[in-house]
Amino acid sequence: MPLPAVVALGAQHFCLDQSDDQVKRIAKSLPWYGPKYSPHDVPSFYDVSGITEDPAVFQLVVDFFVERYRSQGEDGPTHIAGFDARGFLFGPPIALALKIPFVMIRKAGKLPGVLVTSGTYVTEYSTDETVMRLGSVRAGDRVVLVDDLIATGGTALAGFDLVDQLGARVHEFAAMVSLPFLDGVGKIHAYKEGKYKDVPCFTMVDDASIGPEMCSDPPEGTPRMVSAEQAGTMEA
Ligand code: HSX
Repeated sequence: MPLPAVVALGAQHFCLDQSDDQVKRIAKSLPWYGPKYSPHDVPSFYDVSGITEDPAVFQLVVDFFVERYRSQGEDGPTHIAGFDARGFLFGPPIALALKIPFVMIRKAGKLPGVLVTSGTYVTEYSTDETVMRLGSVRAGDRVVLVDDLIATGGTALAGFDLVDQLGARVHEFAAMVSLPFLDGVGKIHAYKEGKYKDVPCFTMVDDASIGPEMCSDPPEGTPRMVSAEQAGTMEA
């Protein structure tokens, strides 16, 4: 089956054609949870394990990115870098299929070796710091940054700056889900007087395509945490 078409949402901002049946299938594989049933106080917490737990959808997502970057030939990326932690789900299968290295952008305090730090930055719900190992990418490398979701763009920009500090350049930023009302891509392109304005950002589905019907909160009163013993008596 042909892969879904790419649509331009603005200058250097691309997504999949949201009316394509395969894209609808990806969107409808993504449950979301309200604040009571999510780890953070956000209106909708999108759970990409809906993609990873459906092999056909997971394969479709990976195939799309592999084909996108493979078709770029010698101008394609030299490295895929994933954000801790859910970027680690999508980056490795794409990198392996392309036979290029996968690099970790980790939360501070986890990586060995000499590290370059992003400094602290603000995301949709937290303040973070990420690091990359010195030498993991080098001058002349073209790095695709991969994450599960872009909200405010704070995490993505930390990755842009890390790659830049290491002398490489970002080839593209890629996320499975975007929250357009937070304008993360706009913030990347406006950052530091447009330093990264020419870098493409690819967001696969937007939250409007996922829709309210994908809310997966359980019935009112269901506890958030149950013991293994209780779980045996409950329906998932
Ligand atoms: C979420 O926050 C995702 O996994 C991303 O890593 C990040 C996106 O938020 P933001 O930095 O764009 O606001 O945990």
